[in-house]
Amino acid sequence: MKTSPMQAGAGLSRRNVLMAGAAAGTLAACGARKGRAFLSSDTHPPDYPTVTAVDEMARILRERTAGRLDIKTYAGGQLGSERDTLEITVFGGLDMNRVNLAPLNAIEPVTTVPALPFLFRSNAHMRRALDSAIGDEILASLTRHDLIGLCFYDSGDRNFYNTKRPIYTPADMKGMKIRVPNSDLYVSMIKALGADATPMSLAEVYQSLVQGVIDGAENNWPSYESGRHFEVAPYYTLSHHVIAPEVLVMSKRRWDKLDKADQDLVRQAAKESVPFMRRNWDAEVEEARTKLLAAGVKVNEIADPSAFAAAMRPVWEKYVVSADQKRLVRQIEAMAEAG
Ligand code: GTR
Repeated sequence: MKTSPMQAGAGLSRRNVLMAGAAAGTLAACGARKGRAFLSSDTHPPDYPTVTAVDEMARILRERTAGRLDIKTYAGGQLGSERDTLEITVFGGLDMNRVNLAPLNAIEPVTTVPALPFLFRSNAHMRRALDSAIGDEILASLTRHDLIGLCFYDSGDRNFYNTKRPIYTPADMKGMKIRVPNSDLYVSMIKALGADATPMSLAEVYQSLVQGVIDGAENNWPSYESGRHFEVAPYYTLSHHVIAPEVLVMSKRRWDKLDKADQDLVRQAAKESVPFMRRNWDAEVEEARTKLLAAGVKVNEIADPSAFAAAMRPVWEKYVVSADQKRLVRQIEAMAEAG
């Protein structure tokens, strides 16, 4: 049975949600007085490509409305984890939120599709699929949960890293405690490999690696670098097991207060921030990789990725259950040919 983000870890997160909600409420009140800049949250630092993409969207909005519409991003997870801030966004305490697809999995089942392991063959395949009607359909599926899906951003491919040893086969992961985002799908993926999955927010990962609460995690090059996880977990294994996008959402409560012309401006500015983000993303991946190799990170390829794909395949059956999910999977697979 799926848990809602409110149910999952409710005891632990309730205080955080309330605190972040109160902070966001105060900020929203200040923002309203100063001409209502949209308040947005991001778990990454200010120079990360998701944050600068939303800054670019803000610049476009200011330019087109003579400063009437604007966005203020609270970066670096200041307002709380993605799961907690999403809840706040749903009830209108925050206007916008840039999150990964993972925390949305518990809210809307079709969002599990682009997060399936080994679904996209490449970043180009993901971009092609999400730039098509498939992407629009997935963004629109959020509306019934009081979120307006504005656009997808890149997140590259996720790879395993750990404190112990290089991973070559699923057997090398046996018994390892691997952190995953708060998503049942990710928990199942790790269990399917014979490892132990520990869901937690990104902000807790560094300390948990240091303390040995977890042995490893999985993420793209820029997150591995910007969170400094490489300092404690130097084995980075190129498993490329998930290529899932980031998502920029807006609270439907805030959206409904905008007139149609402003809604169009917001959608258009979000759309135009995507190519900006992609350019920065590609550069950021290269920069992070170069920096980490120079820092002595021990990177290894996997000779037979099909062993990982086969082990993780049962999660497809578990999570792809509705007719819509099955159709989306078929449509995405049909777009794989061009690489
Ligand atoms: C990053 C992503 C974040 C967050 C993080 C995580 O790649 O950009 O939004 O989801 O992964 O693993 O928690």
